Amino acid sequence: MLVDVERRLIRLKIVYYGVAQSGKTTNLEKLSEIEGLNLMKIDTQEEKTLVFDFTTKKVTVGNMTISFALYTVPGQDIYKDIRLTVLRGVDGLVFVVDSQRERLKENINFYSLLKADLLRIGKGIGDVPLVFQYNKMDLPNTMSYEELERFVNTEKYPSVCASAIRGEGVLETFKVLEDYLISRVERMLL
Ligand SMILES: Nc1nc2c(ncn2[C@@H]2O[C@H](COP(=O)(O)OP(=O)(O)OP(=O)(O)O)[C@@H](O)[C@H]2O)c(=O)[nH]1
Ligand SMILES: [Mg+2]
Repeated sequence: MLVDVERRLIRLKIVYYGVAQSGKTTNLEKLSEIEGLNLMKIDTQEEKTLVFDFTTKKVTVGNMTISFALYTVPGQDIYKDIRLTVLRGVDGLVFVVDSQRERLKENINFYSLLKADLLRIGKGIGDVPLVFQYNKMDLPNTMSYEELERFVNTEKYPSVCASAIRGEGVLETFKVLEDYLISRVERMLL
């Protein structure tokens, strides 16, 4: 969190993390569409995220402006150093799960990777608000919500089912973090 008292501005960083091709970029694309935001993407020709995607969303609280900076990490293995860089200074996390059954193990491994990455930037998993998004629920081969809760969301964080490609669950996911962080800022300002 960065507080700019002169400009009455609070900056918060939200990072979308999760396995390659789980739909992180699609989340920011749809959110930008719904909210009318500008999205900056840095990706390869096959549309796999190369560095990160980035957009900002502003909300007014009292006489302060909260600016949410939204980033996605690249999911491919070769970009693990970039993931760590993007994570630095994170205030809220969306863990985007590819809910297809055959990707269960990858999702679980990636959650462990997230915990390891957070430790490397000096944070524990309990230090950063997190929401799980079970994405691609429109596909026929997904696990059920109950199974995902049991096998992926082992620490019982808030969770939202989504089909990012259809724009379903995208805003709901972001709102979990937005509401939580806004109320934290309000408490801080009181
Ligand atoms: N069926 C379905 N496909 C989706 C959904 N969300 C994303 N996709 C597709 O999955 C593919 C990967 O989506 P991206 O948003 O680029 O995934 P990513 O997590 O940013 O991938 P990396 O940047 O490589 O880590 C694309 O072809 C999307 O159209 C969804 O809800 N349902
Ligand atoms: Mg991407």
